[in-house]
Amino acid sequence: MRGTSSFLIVANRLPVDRVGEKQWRRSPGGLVTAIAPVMQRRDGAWLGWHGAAGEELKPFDHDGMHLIPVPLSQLEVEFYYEGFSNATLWPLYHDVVATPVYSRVLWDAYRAVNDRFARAAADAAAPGAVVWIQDYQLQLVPAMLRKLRPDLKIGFFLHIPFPPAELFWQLPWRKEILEGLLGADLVGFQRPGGASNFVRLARRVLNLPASRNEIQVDDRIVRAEAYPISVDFGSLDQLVREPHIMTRAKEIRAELGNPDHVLLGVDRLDYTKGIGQRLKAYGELLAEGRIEPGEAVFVQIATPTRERVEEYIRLRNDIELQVGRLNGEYGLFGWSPINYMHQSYNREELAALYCAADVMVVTPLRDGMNLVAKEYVACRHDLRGALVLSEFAGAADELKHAYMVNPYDIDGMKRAMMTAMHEPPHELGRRMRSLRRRVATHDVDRWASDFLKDLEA
Ligand code: ADQ
Repeated sequence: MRGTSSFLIVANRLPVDRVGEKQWRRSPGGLVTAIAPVMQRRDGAWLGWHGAAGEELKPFDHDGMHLIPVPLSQLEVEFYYEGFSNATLWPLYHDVVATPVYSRVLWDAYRAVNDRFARAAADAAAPGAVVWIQDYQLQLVPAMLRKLRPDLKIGFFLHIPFPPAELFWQLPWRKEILEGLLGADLVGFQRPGGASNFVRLARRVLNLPASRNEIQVDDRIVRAEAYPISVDFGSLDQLVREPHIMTRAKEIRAELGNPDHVLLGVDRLDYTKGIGQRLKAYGELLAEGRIEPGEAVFVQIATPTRERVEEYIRLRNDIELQVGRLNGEYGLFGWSPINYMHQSYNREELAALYCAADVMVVTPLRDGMNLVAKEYVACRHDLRGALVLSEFAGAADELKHAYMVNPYDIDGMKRAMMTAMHEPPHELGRRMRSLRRRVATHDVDRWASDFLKDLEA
């Protein structure tokens, strides 16, 4: 039997979170915002896990979207999600900044869950439907789905970096992952480098004929291209023009004691984000007296994430120790140099925080894109504010007028923070204007429509 959805999104998670027993709320995040309008126009459906282990749910509608839950057992959450996805693939694809775990048990769970997603997609898709599979948790789905449903148009987008051949080579299942991805008609990456790593690996591991961005698989051509993801510039720009956001931004500064400089970091508490490195740089500026007592506050928002994975437990301990030490050593009664929050915030509070910050510090050791950097830019219509940005974030390809840093170079980061803190307003304005031009013309709508146009061409 064939399904009825002519447009299908397949992602690890459904775009909703549970509130209370039976209610759902659209989850925050760019992907939903970008895709919801397309879903509504095209009689679309979204297939993914609903977030509760061991529970089976029937398909349901929410917010104009048809949602198809895929169940996961407690053990699958542990092995497929926390295990193979987040303890194997995540570190391997981020320059092995943590050591990947290679385990056959985890791999078996990954394969089994991918197979379940593929079967569910095959059941839901109408004849000739467009299916768009998202991210590293589901890299085997394209080939599994093609086998079941050769009539479909299959696209895949990887939100995280695709590693260079020298690193990917470590993966005991490198052949299977490449073959899985090659089931798609179009494989999208954040950066051109990811696309070329992939093409090179298809050539070397699988001996497939390939040109710059096309790979021949049997009688099909698979294309690999870069589509840098972005934010909903228009709605953020509009939001921060509302008076209550500005009022809240002023309030936040006052609550921080109205220091001369507010620096801000907003990240999931992940070892790829370079949080420890940036705090080390800031701590040295305090130690050397280049930032004086009371002069600045560094607000670090560290969103809880993957809290049962061992590396993340260790990281949280390390960061909290570092924050405690710096505050203990350099703080005064009524002033802490670091304001650390391990919490989630809603969109409005985040927007107000962006508006309150003089310097946004985004220093990942490796990052597919980094939406925080683009959100900050979208929120600064006042043309104030400086963005310190790692060269290793995908966003660095586009946000060339940021203060670029190598997060491994602590002295370089100290210099960039000091420059950003003391830059005259006309220079800040010049840089911010150019950053905003880029994000305004390359927003998340454009990302989705460019990908889908190419997939359907
Ligand atoms: P992430 O690694 O999660 O995304 P990022 O791109 O910065 O990183 O997106 C984080 C999102 O979460 C932002 O929209 C941000 O506003 C929000 N957020 C962060 N902290 C929050 C908090 N405390 N409360 C509420 N919201 C918070 C992965 C890849 C990235 C890639 C994206 C999209 O790792 O490289 O840019 O997917 O493709």
